[in-house]
Amino acid sequence: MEESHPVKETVDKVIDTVVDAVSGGGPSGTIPGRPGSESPSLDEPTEPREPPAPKPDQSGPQAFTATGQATDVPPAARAQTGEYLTTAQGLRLADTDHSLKAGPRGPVLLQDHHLREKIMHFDHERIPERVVHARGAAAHGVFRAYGTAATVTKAAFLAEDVQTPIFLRFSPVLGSRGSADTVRDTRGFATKFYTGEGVFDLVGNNIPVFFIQDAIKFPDVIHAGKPHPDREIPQAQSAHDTFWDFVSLHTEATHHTLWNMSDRGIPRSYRTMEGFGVHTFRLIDAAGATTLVKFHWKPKAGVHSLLWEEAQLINGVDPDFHRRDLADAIEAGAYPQWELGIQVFPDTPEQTFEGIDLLDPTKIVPEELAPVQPVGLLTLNANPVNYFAETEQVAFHPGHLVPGIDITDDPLLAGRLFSYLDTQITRLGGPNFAQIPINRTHAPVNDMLRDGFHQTAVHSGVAPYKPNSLDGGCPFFAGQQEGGYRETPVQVPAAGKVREAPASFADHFSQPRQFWLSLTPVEREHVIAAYAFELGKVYEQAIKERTLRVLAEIDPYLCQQVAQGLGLPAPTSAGPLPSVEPSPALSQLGRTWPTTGRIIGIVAGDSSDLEVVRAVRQQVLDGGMVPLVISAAGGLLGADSSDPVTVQRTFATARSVEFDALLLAGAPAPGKDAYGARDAKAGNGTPAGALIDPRVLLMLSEAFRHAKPLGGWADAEQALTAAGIDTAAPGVLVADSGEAALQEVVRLLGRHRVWERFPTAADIV
Ligand code: HDE
Repeated sequence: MEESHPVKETVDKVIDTVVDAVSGGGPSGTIPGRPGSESPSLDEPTEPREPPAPKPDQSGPQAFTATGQATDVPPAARAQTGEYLTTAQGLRLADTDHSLKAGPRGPVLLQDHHLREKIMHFDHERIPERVVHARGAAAHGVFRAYGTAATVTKAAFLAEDVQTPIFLRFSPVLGSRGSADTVRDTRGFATKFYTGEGVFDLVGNNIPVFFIQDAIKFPDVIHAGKPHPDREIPQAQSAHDTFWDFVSLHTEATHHTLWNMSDRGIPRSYRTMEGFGVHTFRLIDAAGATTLVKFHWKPKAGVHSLLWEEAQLINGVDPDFHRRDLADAIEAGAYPQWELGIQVFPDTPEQTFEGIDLLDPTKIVPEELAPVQPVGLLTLNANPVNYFAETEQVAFHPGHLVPGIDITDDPLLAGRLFSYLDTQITRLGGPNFAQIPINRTHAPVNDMLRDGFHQTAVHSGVAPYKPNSLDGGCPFFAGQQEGGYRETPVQVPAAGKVREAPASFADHFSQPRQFWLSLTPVEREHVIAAYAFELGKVYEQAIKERTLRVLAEIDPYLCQQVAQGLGLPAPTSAGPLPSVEPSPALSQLGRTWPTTGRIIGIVAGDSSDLEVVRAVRQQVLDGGMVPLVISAAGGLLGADSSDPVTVQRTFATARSVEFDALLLAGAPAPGKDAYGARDAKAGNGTPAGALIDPRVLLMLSEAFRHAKPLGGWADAEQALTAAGIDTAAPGVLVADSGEAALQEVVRLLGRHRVWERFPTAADIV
């Protein structure tokens, strides 16, 4: 079917270009974060010239027309890349710094068309933010299918070796557009596949279950999670009365809430999140046979999370932490990758698997019962060129399907099929949002939809209706052979109209208990701490007590520990707790992962051996990681030498939370700004005679506390000891050489953290 598609050749050409551009892969050898593609001059440039080339890590939407036809128009044709400043009408301008006035001190004249156009446009630069998932970060990439799904679906993009351009947007749910990244929340994981058969959107989350079983409850759960309507606080978090009021009463939310309170609620990076389609979908093969599936995205970098204290510090130190991490990794050439996988279930009339209701979105199917079978690899390889045009304007919809993929009767999904189109009318200002470049399909469009706000296609043909004879009957229906989409003729149960849930939906606690029992001791500690923290922020005692009753239905230890934190008595469960098998696949710990794209801080000073620093820096780069040199002042270390080392962070600008591991090239002396009045991190002045910068000691003690690997050489031991760190502690390595220290730190980083540093660690590693 793929072969016969009219635009396939052009699509392939475009994809080849994308693939060629990324095949270099690996680290780019430079530190990411450069704002433009060339370094600016000190003075304002005034000679007209060609604008600088786009940054090499970026790519805009591919060039397709509003009606899905491939075009040779270069992407730059859509950018502001000319030499001369113009109005929106292309009129060249000689001045944009002064309004037109009656004399230099006179009144501004209404006839100033340039002033009016400029201000009018500025006044309308904002569009309504998404009601949920308002804050996002996105990237372009390629999906390559293994062909393993071909046995269960005829979807052309899942056939062996087919490569499909994609755009992937990640997003916390509750916060507004300007909120901080590392809040405790679910994250959206929305992928747009530009397939030759039309757009397929897989609009999922990083948590496999949802708060509610029926879409009609969506406004309720979101109103509860959003800031209180009177004061509009707190922003982007669930630690407040209305959220806990709702989830403690509406106990079908228990499973999702427990995932949020686990480490899954505070991912280390978008790159280290799993993704889930949540609902069960129906796949159809070439012969028409159907299968039920759940979609999973498995990150090649492994599933990793922050610690809660880190997340809180980061929200202040770098509120764009996740956004920056994604863009930097792509710029550095450490392309994030996920495998798409499916859990496959027979399409039986009951739509259950091993007794689990597949239409209930608060339930998972443990991987031990139905393994996730990999069907393709997604690689993110380019950052957007323009945040607004791409990340803000992209419009996903679970109803964007292709032949071979169909929906099921999950009542949560049903409401989504209405909502996602509806929301774009307000957000993107009319019904023609599919014509916005990032939303354009790569398949020809003959939809007979006409006119409307922001119509950018120039439709021809006099008969936009069917049947017609005036346009020769065009366009015609596509049969099975021509790739026409057919809904699966599933049997609708014979029953009366009711507002009711099936009986199986009433089990709200057995899977939360299974999740709890599947976690390692240290992960359980984090869950207890998260409940105690969030409920500690709740004002009303009744809501805390009610939540403890819910926790008693999950596990007595969890309930007692949280109750202790709240200073309240622990209730007991209403009856015996269900007996459930743990699912070890639900834990994040116990495996090792590649360290590509991780950030290694190298603390160095004037006394450090720069030859070693240079060598270690290069080895970090060669390993596909990002080395950031941290020193007392910015600029260059060894400025007089032939090969000075650029400093990326100073003791004043750096904070431990930015780094996955720290290397110490000796014991750096206090910087000239190491006193409390200038930088409170330095404490109450450097004690007389102190040899080491106090901010380095703070960095070391925080990193140690957060179970990060620490390595050092030369006088590093002195600094570690001054920071109160036992150099014999797990994950602390003072080596004879920089290379040896780095090697060990990288080995430890593969396990994400030095888990042995936590008291319960002995049980889990
Ligand atoms: Fe969404 N959701 N949702 N949602 N959702 C939106 O659509 C909605 C649900 C998800 O990066 C909105 O275009 C309803 C589940 C993601 O642009 C809106 C219900 C899952 C994104 C909407 C749900 C999601 C959204 C807001 C209950 C995981 C961000 C703007 C039935 C499987 C997409 C927009 C992006 C966004 C409605 C439940 C994921 C209002 C009514 C379950 C990743 O239409």
